[in-house]
Amino acid sequence: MKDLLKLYLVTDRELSRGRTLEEVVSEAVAGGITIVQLREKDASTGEFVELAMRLKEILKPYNIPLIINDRVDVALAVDADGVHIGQSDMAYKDARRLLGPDKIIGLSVESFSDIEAANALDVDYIGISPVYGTPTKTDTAEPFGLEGLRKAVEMSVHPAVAIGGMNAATVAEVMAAGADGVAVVSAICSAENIRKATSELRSIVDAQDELYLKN
Ligand code: TZP
Ligand code: MG
Repeated sequence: MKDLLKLYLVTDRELSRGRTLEEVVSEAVAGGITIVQLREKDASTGEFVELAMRLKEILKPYNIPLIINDRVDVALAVDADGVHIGQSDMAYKDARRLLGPDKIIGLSVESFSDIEAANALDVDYIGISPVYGTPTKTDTAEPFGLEGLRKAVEMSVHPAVAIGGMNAATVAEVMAAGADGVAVVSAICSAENIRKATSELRSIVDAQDELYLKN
């Protein structure tokens, strides 16, 4: 799981500067993302399923997992690789019961007590949310910050991906603090050259990974 988390793209069509979801994801694949979460806050159920199906087709040849944000029904409809749930989404145990033992389930944690609670669940990974404040999502909990992140990854029994303010300037320190990967919205979706921005981020993640001999 840890290797899959390295460079985690979370999609946002509004931040994609008019480019299609397919174009954004294809370019990000070329640049080196390791996993994709389809995050749709306003799509109808029908549209969400349609988009998920299209992304699945793009990702399948590369064996890059497709994770669906929040919607277990959408994940089931397209046989996605998993879901990512937040603290106020469907309870983990219900999502697991519906999806079965083999699907990936990620859980956002917004506090140290959330991490303690997640430690008692067999989630596949946690998303430490947010590490830094970000204009992309303003209704977040208090950011963990770098020291908070360090403590969070130490506490967690699960692989951990950092989200919130991940970009070329922050990814190195976040990996050095012990994150297994970084989840990125705007630094990829809004990049002028998505492929280039993605491969830059991937290089930083890989360099840190080697430096600290993790895995
Ligand atoms: N959850 C916590 S922060 C965030 C989400 C979806 C948005 C992160 O966006 P960005 O642009 O990578 O800072
Ligand atoms: Mg959610």
